[in-house]
Amino acid sequence: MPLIQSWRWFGPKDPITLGDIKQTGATGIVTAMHEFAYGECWPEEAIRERKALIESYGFTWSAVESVPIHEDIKTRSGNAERYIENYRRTLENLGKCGLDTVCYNFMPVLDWSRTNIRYTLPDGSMALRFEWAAFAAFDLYILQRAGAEQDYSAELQAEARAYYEQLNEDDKQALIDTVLLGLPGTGDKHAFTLESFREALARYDDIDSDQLKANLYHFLDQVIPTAEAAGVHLAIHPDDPPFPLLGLPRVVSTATDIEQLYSRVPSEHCGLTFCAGSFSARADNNLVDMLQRFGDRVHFLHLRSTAIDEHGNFHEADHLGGGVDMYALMKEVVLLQRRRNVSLPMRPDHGHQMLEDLQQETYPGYSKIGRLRGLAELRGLEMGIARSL
Ligand code: DNO
Repeated sequence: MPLIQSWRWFGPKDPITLGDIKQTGATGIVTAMHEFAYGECWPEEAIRERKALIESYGFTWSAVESVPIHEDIKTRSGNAERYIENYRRTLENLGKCGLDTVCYNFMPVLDWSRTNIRYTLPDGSMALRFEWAAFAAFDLYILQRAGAEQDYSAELQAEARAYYEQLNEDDKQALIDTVLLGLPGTGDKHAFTLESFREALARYDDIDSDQLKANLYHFLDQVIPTAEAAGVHLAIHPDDPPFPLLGLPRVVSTATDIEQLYSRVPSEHCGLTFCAGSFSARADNNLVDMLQRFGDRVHFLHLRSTAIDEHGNFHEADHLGGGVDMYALMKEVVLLQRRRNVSLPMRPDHGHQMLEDLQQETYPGYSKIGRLRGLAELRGLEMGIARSL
């Protein structure tokens, strides 16, 4: 049972076309109906049309990434119940179209966070990077979040101050744009101004991790029965990075979080997107062990690696480099698929900007050649392991 080698495509507006993707060797497309606002129901007819388009190129639509969760649901306020109802209808419509894997995340306010989307590696290619001094500089001196000092050591605050002082106006703007970056596929440069961002954060003033988990379980209690009936597997994406930022709570960062989720919601339709890159940004996450323990409910894989330094800063490494033992992880993936007798959708998560990518504008992390390299390396690794086992 080989992996369904997949490629994330952002829909008809993506500068990388389905025709281009054909040449990467991917057989699956991962996409979403990005044209619908968060919280809206996706109509069956629109899903069916998109699926037909994907299939007309000989691909399968291997996973839906993502059906986003509206902030009202995460904060359990405003129109939460209406949006949950819409979510259930969307799952039914996806099921009717034969789509069975749906990725989502429960990260407050932002999706993934980085401080530099053009970090140059020694070979001249560029990667995404997270650096504490830059992040703290944004939080303390640009956003000026109330109480932010409590979240950083005196040493880090001093580093952040020094970092901030050497920024010129363009650098500052670049840092703001990076932290507030629009979510993948939204098409906007960023969805927030500093002011609206402060307001969005304020909605979480009284929500700690336990409360956010309670809100997640409330959501799942209502949607999982629908997912079961529709034949859809939900796969939550881990927090990226997997530690608290900006005073916001987290829900899926560690093995303990997953254990809690699995025991609180025992359905196999309540599963996990195993995002190796996200989990790997914490040195105390043992990825192979996590895949062994939680693999029975892993419905979707994102494979990439990170390189973390002694301060906890990290950048996205080569797919076969960095801190993830990709050989050991892939071996576990091969064994898992054999045990479960399934082919799981897998996409190379992100890629460096390299060669012609350096001249082409794409969604940060979603370069053409960098991802092609990642996909090719992972595909070869899987084949080599599968043949030799
Ligand atoms: C980053 C992606 C995430 C992911 C969502 C899933 O590139 O892995 O944006 O799609 O968090 O909901």
